[in-house]
Amino acid sequence: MESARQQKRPVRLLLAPYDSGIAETRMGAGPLAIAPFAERRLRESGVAPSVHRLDPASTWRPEVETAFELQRLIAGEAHRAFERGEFPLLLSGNCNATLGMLAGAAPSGQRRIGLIWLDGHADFNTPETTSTGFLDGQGLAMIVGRCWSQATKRVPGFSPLPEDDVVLVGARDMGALEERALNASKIIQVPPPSARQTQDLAAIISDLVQRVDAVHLHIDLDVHDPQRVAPANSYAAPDGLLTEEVRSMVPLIRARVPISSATLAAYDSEADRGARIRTAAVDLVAELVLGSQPI
Ligand SMILES: [Mn+2]
Repeated sequence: MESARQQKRPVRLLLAPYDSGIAETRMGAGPLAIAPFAERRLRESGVAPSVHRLDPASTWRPEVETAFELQRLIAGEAHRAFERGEFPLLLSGNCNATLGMLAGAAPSGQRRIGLIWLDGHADFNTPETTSTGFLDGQGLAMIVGRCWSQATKRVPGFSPLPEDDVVLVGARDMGALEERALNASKIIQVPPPSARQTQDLAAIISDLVQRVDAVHLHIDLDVHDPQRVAPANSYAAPDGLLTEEVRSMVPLIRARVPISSATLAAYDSEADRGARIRTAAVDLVAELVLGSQPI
């Protein structure tokens, strides 16, 4: 037991407590609500994470620039964590922050990092398909290079991911134009009915590992079912996954490909019920960290 503990990689917990440019409000408060409980759980298991909060330095920014400044900060921090041999784990208000984690993971381009993106939504809008202007509905589209390409070019180490290196799990709520774009893309889709069949996901990961050396695991907590678990945020859509279904994906993935970093995002405690989603998040952190293997 003790020797197993000693093999654990140190953990770098990064906090990006922003939602749509605003600090500590709505989903922006999520990282600060989860972090103390996650830290305590890890400490109880003999792992003391180092915690680092990220805040933009610029005093005035155009509305969406906060997201890109955070991506740049996250890329730098994730890169430093990898260099020190730490496991970088991001708690973020918004999903698009994962772009920074991917940028920090492969600055030299030597390792090919795939992306497994668990989310109730596809986050595949672009400025041309969104009807609300919500930047965080565009995170996955940014990551594969479909929009905001000049802004993401400024994120150190970032290059768009090939679409077939991306697996979208649990998405069930998207706009018509967004869905059309997604279906025309090469992104591998695992909708909820399929996500509940472990053999489906296992086969997809086994295929993905032919193309990538490791994966970043992104978990928008609204992949969970709002009725049978609880709403993770005000966007949570029905027909989601159970906590056990989500958590069991971690060892299923890890048995086939190293998980080199992870994000938990989009937690709004005001939507949660009985802290169920917060508890699920802490359980996921424990599963990710205590089971993580050096790569
Ligand atoms: Mn999302």
